[in-house]
Amino acid sequence: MSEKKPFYITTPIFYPNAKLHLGHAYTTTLSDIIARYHRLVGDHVYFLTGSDENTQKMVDSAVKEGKEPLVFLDGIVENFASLYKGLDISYDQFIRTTDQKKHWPGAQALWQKLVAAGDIYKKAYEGLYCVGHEAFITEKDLVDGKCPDHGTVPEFIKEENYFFRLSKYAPQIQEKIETDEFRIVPESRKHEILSFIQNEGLEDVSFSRPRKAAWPQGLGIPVPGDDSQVMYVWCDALANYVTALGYGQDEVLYKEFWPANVHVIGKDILRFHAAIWPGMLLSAGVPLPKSLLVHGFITSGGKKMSKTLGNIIDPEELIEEYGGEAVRYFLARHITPFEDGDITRESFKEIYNANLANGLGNLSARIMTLAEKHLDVGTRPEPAGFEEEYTHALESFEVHKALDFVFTKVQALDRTITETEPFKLIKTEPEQAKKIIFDLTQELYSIARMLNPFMPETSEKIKAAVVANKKPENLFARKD
Ligand code: ME8
Repeated sequence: MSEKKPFYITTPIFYPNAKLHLGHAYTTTLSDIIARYHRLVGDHVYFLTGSDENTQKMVDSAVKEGKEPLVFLDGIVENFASLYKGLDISYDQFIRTTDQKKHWPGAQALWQKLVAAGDIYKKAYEGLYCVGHEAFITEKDLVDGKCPDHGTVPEFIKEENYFFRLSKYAPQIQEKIETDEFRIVPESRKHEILSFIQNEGLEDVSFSRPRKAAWPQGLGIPVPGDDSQVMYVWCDALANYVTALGYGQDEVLYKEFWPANVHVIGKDILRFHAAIWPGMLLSAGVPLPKSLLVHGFITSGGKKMSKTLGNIIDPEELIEEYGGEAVRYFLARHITPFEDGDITRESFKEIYNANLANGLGNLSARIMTLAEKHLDVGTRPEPAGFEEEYTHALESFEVHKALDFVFTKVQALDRTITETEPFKLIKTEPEQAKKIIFDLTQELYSIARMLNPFMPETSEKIKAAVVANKKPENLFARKD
């Protein structure tokens, strides 16, 4: 066990039925910033991400492309990896739920705990199943007979399934959320789930499906003791947060890192994470995660990104043109995590030019050109702690506020240069001018340190330039 404070952070495991878009990139980047911040302040961080593979919609997509599902999956997972490389995502593990060595036995061990608690029972069931949601939906959710989110007609399903006794845990879940023992951030999402539990209650959930003969061998985790059934995909998927740590098997990581400090998710999957997941954990006698960070949705031009509207922004295209660091910057500063946020190619370009190319990039070049010319040696500033405003923002997941704080410093330095004109002063008062330039380099170094979680490469380049007393290489050179 490490002496450092453990910090376990997770992203949702995304469905690999299509390429990831900017919304997925947002969740992962936000998580990465929080992970990097905790490493920076000395915590022992474990950062988990992955893919949710045992799903009908994945099989449907594979069939559409005429590929074997498992071959199709490998291709998509490669796309996840290349996007994460482009965004410099510092994950420690990528879990795939088709992993039969670690994930399956772990999920089965968890299932058996629910059985032992008397919380799994068999029931004949009929209902409407939306493949897009991977969940049952009710008649009253439909618009013109279709699921309003996916525009598809749900399947009518009549079968015998295993159910999970979620209703039993409603009072306990409610209490843990109310008291912040299981903290839901922001408050508005906490109220949303609490009023859902109060008004509608929590019903038992269908937790298995009959194995489909057509599915490729292996798809879906067999229900322990009943091979004719596979686990419901959300039961399987949620388990990833503990199976990745070796739950039920080799528990070294599990012992150090569970309970998770934070699961980062989008608002669409709040109920699964704030009701079903804590219910499963309570039933299994496993501690609940400490917090759930629920962010809003990214829209483009005020509208949900969609193929038909033609407003999908492919994160890889942005990375190709502007670099991963600029994309990270935009997502961190110009999207507020607790609300929906908008991006268009135009707004991205404008902000890139104003704040990065002409802002931070220009400032670093100006200061270091002066330093290179007038100071004898570079300096290695003593690492100091971080200012309260910065740490507070990051501890409370308000990453945009932390970056606002850093950029206020960027502007302040720009002003200092304009007001003191060290490039002129050097001719009349060289010592005073050198002192000003020296102080500017120290401030720049401190800005670079604070940029580490947001733009790790830019942060390193600026720090190295200050230490070497040299103008940094072109920081924000856009490829047209
Ligand atoms: O729900 N803006 O996977 P998924 C911001 N496999 N974030 C967005 C977004 C948008 N427009 N669109 C998607 C699943 N997201 C399950 C998760 S976890 C045990 C299982 C992000 O591929 C956001 O994080 O549909 C959202 O919650 C997630 O992608 C949904 O990903």
